Amino acid sequence: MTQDDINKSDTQPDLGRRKFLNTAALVGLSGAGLSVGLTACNKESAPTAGAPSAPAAQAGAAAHGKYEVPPGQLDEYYSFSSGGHSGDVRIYGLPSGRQLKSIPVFNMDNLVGWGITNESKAILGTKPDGTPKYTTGDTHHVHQSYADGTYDGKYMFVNDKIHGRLARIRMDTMECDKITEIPNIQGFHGTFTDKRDPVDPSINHTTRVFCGAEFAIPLPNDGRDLDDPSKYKSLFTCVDSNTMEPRWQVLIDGNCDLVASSYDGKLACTNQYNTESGAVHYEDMMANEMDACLFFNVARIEEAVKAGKTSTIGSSKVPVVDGRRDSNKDPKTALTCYVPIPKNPHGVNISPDGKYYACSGKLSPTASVIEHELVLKWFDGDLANARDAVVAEPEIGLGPLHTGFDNRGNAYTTLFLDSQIVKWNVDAAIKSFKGDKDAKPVVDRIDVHYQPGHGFTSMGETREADGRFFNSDNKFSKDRFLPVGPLHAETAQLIDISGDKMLLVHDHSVLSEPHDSIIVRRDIIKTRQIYDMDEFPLAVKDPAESGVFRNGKKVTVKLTSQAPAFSLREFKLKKGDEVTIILTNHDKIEDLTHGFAIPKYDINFIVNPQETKSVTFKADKPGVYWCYCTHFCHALHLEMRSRMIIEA
Ligand code: K7E
Ligand code: CUA
Ligand code: CA
Repeated sequence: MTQDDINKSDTQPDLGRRKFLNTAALVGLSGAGLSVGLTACNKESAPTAGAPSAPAAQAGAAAHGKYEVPPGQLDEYYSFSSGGHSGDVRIYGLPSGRQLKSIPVFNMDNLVGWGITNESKAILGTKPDGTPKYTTGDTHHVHQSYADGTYDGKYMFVNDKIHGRLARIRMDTMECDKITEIPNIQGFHGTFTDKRDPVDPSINHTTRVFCGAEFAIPLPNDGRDLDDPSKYKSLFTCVDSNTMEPRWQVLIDGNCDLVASSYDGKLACTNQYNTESGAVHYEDMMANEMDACLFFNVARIEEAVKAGKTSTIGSSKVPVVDGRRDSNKDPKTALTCYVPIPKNPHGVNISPDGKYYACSGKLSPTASVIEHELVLKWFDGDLANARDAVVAEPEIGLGPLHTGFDNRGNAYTTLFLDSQIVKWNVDAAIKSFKGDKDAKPVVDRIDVHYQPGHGFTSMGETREADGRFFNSDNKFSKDRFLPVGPLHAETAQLIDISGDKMLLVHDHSVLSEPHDSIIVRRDIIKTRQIYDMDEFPLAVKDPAESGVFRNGKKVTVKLTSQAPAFSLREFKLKKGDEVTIILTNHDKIEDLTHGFAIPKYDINFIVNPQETKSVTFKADKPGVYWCYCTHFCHALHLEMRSRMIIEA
C-alpha cells in the first residue's frame, strides 16, 4: 500500500460501506424470502440510512474535554466486557475507555499462568493426562450478581458458547473461581443472573443463573437421531450461583438466544428466532413471520422439580421438566409462555423499572415491548392470548438488536444494518400502539461506526440506571483507527445520553471481539490488592520451609519469593522425576508481583502479593534451566533467578 492509497482510504466517506452492507444484507435476506416488514421499513428509514452524512467524526460529536479523565484521575465507571472468541473478559474504565485488565477465563493465558498452574487447571477441568480439557472458549455475555435490584459487587458470570460452560468471576480479586459445563446443550448463548427469589421474599439477591442453549441437538447427543432434525431440541438451564451446579433444565420448542430476568424473580425469558425448529438450514429458520419471546415461570418450574415431574437425559442427573408448547397449553399450570414476536428476534432486555421487556425484531424493523404484569396475567389464566402481552411495537430502523435504558423512560437500541443507535420513548411507543397518532416513539438517532452489536447504558441493567452514558460495541471499525493489517481493531463508542440529543463522546479501540458489556459505578466494586496467605492450603509460609522433598519419583519443590530473590538459589532433580513446584510470594506490598518461568518446560506464571501457586511437570530433559522472574519487580529483577539442575 502506498501513501496515496492510505490517504484515499482515510478520506473515503463512510457512506460507501454502509450502502454496501445494507444492500448486501438485504439482498441476502430477500433471497431467503424476507418479509414485507423489512422492505416497508426500508422506505421509511431510507432518509436516515442512505442520506450522505457529515464526516463521521463530527456527526453528533460532543465537546471532548468535558469527559476527559486527566492524568492521575480515576474513571467513574468500570465496564466489564466479554472478549468473544478470545475467551476472556476485559475491564475498561469509563468514560476514558482505558483498558485495565483482561481476565483469563476460557482462554489460556501466559501472563498469569491460566491453564498452566495446577490451581487454574483445577478450575478449568482437565483430561486424564492433566492438560486442560478445553483450551478454547467464546464469551458473549457478562452479568453480575444482584442484591435489591442492583449490583452487589460479589460475582460476575460469563458464558462459553463453544463448549457450553458457565464461569464465575469473583469481583474482589477479579479472577475466575469456578467453571461449570452444562450437560446436553450446544451453543450456550444468553445468560442472566436472577435478581431475587420468586417465592421467598427474604432472598432478595442472586441465587440462580439462567442459561439459554441456541443450537438444537439430538438428546442425548451420542450418535442417535443424526438424520432426524425433528428430534433435535434445546434446553434452558438454571445453575445455582453458589454451588455452580445445574439445578434444573427445561426442554423447549424452538431455541434460546439472549436471556433476561425479571426484577421480582418470577420470570426469566429468552428470545427465540428459530420457532420453526429449522435444525440444519438457516432458510428454514426464517420461514415464520412470528417467532417468540419465551417466558419461564420460575416458581412453577421449581415446584414441578420438587414434585418429581422430571426426566433425565443420558448420563446427566440434572432434572429436566417439559416446557414444550403442547405440554403447556393450560396457562394456569403452564411452565412456559410463548409470546409471538416478529421476526427472528435478537436481544431481550428489561427496563430498570421492571415493567417492560424490549425484544428486537432483527429481521423486522421493530422492537416489541412486552409488559411483565401481562405475562403474569397470562400465567394466571386471565389473558386470553399471549400475544396480548405485547403493548407496543414501534418501527425503529433496520436490524435492531440490543437495547439499553435510561432512568427517564427511554430505550436505546442498536441498529445493525442502519449503523445507528435509535432512542425511543417507551410510553410514547405504547400510546402509539394504542392508536394515538400524535405519539412519536422515536426521539433521536445517532450514527455509529459501524454496525453495532450490543449497546448498554451506565447501570442500565439495574434499578439504579442513571441515564448518563450509552456504549456501542461495534462490529466493524474500518477507517476509525490506524490500519493494522486485515484484522481491524473493534470500536467501542461512548455516547452521552444525559440530554435530549445523543452526543458522541469518543471512540476507543478494543481488541477483537467484544459482544456484551455492563457499565458499573466504581463505588460498587471493592477489590483486594493483597491476598491472605492462609487462603492457600499449599502456602510455603516460612522461607525456611523451602527445599526439595522427595518421595520416590514424586518430588515437591517448595520455594518463596521476596524481591529480588527466590528462597532457593538452586534445586536439584533427577531425570524422570514428577515435579511439583510450589511458590509463595512473601512480598506484602501492593503491586509487587513476581513471575516464574522455566525455559524449555513451557512454564510461566505469576504470584501476586501473598499468593501461592503450583505447577506439575515431568523432568524429562537433563541440564541446567534458569528459572527466572518474568514480572518486573525490583531494580534487581533481571538477577532474580533460581537454577534448576536436572541430573541425567
Ligand atoms: Cu448479539 Cu452473542 Cu449478545 Cu454478540 S450476541 S452482538
Ligand atoms: Cu521478581 Cu521480577
Ligand atoms: Ca424464525
